[in-house]
Amino acid sequence: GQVFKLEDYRPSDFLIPQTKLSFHLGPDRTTVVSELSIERNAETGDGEPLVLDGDALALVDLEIDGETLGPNAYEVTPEKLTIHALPKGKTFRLKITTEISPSTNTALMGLYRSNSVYCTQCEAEGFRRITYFLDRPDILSVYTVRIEADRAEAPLLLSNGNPSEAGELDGGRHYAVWEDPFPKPSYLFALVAGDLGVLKDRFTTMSGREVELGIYVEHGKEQRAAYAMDALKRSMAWDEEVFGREYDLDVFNIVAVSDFNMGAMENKGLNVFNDKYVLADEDTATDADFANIEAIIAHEYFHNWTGNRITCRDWFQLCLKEGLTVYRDHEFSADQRSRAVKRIAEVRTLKAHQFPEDQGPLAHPVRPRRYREINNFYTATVYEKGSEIVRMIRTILGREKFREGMDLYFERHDGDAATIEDFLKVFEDVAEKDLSQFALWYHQAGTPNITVKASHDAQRGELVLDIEQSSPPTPGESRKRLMHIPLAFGLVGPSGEDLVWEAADGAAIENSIVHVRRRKHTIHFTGISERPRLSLNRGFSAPVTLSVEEKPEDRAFLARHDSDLFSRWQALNTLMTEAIIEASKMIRGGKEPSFPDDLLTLCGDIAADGSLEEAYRALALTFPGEADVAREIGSNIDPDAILAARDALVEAVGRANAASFEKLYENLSDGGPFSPDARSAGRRSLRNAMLDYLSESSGDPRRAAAQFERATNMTDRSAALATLAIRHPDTLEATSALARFEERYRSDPLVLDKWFQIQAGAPGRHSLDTVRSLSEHRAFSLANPNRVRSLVGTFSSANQTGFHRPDGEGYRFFTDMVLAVERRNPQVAARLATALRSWRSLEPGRRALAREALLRISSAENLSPDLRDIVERTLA
Ligand code: HT7
Ligand code: ZN
Repeated sequence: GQVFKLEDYRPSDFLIPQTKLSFHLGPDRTTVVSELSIERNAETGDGEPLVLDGDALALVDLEIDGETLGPNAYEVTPEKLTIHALPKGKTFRLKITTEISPSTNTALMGLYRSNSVYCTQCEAEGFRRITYFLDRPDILSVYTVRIEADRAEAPLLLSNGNPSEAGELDGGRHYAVWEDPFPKPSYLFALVAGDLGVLKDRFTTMSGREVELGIYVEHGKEQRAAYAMDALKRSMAWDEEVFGREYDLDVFNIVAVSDFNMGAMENKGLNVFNDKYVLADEDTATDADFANIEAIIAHEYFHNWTGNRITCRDWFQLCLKEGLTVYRDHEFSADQRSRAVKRIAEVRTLKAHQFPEDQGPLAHPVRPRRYREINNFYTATVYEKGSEIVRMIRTILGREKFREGMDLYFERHDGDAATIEDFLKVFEDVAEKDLSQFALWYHQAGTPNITVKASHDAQRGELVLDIEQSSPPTPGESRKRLMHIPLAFGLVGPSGEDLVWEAADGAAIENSIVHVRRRKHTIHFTGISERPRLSLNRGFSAPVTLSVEEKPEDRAFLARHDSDLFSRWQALNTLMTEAIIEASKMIRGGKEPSFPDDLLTLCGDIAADGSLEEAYRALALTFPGEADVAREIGSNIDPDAILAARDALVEAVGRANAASFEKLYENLSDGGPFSPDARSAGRRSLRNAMLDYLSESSGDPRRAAAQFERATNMTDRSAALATLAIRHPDTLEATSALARFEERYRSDPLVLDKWFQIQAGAPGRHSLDTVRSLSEHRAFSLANPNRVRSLVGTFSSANQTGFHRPDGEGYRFFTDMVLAVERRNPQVAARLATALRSWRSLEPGRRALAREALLRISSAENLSPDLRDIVERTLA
């Protein structure tokens, strides 16, 4: 396949200032008439042919300036339209008629049907599946869209911008016209047509403009959009308050569809969402669902400024909009909820998804330099590490200068298709700082490591810190340059207070942040009479791994006393990880696992510490996942030993603290009306953590079964169900709860997804049998990405022991499914296939079987570019 390279970027020879689209909708045949005003780009040469992108298109007619073109004037294939005979002038009008078939579009890119609703997905290169176009993000055009459809089938006709005209036509058909005054790239085009219910509201912007808000959902589910609507209004107000950004159209519409490749899409004025991230009420959604909805509604809304008003010059700059917008949605959620809890959750996600990517065969810079398939670059690196980079810029500049830089970015680049260089330049300009070394965060792949050695001289009251950075090689980048790493720290005194110090090598330290720029820094602190504990990378100020020789007592001290709540969590989490690693070694050596008593007490104390928020305590007591432990071990992984060690620790902590955990469980029960707010969600999560411990340590399913019976909301019901399925598999209680859940929610796809998910994630000898039989369940479908992800995605990413079965049967099932999905939807299949990216760190037996599975995929006939790209890079 073709490799696209950043250095090959050239501005287009032609521009398209105006685009007029006319859709005649029919499920099996939709006609698209596109009338483009084309302008030669004065900055590039002329005389070139006009080459437009297409994908699986059928051309019906082609006119230039009102004249039909003869067959010799152009060449056409489903993938390209090349016009040689062009008028001489600077501008001309091109009219292209194509025919497409929404009902057979199973890839869910371009125009497709979901539950009889016509909808589009154009990012990154889906517009070319609708009509021939210069389908690249630096071609900004003003769109007018006319949609015509059967009124009974599609009473609702939506597109970007503001509505301008609508009317009736003969034969039961009708039409609507939409005008979007803001020039936009083709990937932000959207159309929706169908029969949907709506929840409406209004928002008055800071300058007093009225905006009509609409969330369109399946009839009967309108009230389930109420939380999303509330989140939308809070997002609009927050962007005004925190970034000074106001909404710019008369309407803002959101449509929820059930078949969607990703989470949501920020099309101008018409966001399209996976319904999983819109619909919620207490009976059907968990607290995690509510939090995701809030974050994703905000994310897509924030794109209106960071993505739409200022877009990307080319797809190499994807992190320009995604990293920045993730940063903005993180800040929003931190302001709406608890900042410390939010930060811990972000770091857990980063470590679980981005670190393995950065440390494996799929590692790539946040701004990649080459790709074969752009859809495979919507990654945790581009999104989450991209957001961490923006966060580091704020750390380096401080809140005020950061805001000044953002203001300048909006002022200087509104209406532009911009680059990462443009973005960095605004901060260099406002802060008068050189960010060229810092810019390596965008250009260099891999997770840097920081090693810290400390020596303390009590007599002289001196502490010396030796800090060293290194970056491991990644695919195609064997030698790394030195990075600028802002490392926030504190020196913690004997009663948990932050010590006051003076330091030599002051050049490296600013506001309790060491700016690590050289390979090595030696920092002398004076005025330190007692040996302090080191609290490093506070707030996770930089996305790095840390190697610090530290005694467990010191970690335990920090876990109890550090004034930085993130570092407290980190200290406890590290202790837990180390304990599980030790126990897994014992298990592999044929011994019974055991754990330090201090750790068991520490867990009990933190659970009961009323000075900490419940959500924080729940997160602190959530053990590192099996994959997190595997990542820390790094090589020769045996997932069975890790699971056994982790379960043994859960049991030991539960047993050691049984009485207080029981009390906590009882005290946290609240009979009041349901509220999805962060405080109430925190109480539920701590209570459900207690349930899990008590269930494992007692071996008794009755408490979970009783909770399942009595639950009045989905959070408590699904937590009880998961505990039954995981801690008490094959008991009457578990099987009956699973059956009752299925019975109750069989006609509610989003809830039934949870039923698939819980079973797919439950470890154990028989889990593959269960998962196989679920893949034959009448409610399972390869056509619905949410269902596929619930079963196959969960099995391969969250069921380490089932997926990595030592006989390779987990891989065999997985490969069969990936290849079956691929025939309909290459994008979803390619994403699933990334579950094998850490295959090299497995023990030799599993490693060989995983490699065989990858080879089996790569030798399949007619493999899509999406899946081929992932598999070949994973094997390389
Ligand atoms: N910008 C959106 C990305 C997206 C997407 C990309 C490829 C294929 C399908 C897709 N659906 C949505 C989502 C976002 O980051 O906001
Ligand atoms: Zn985004």
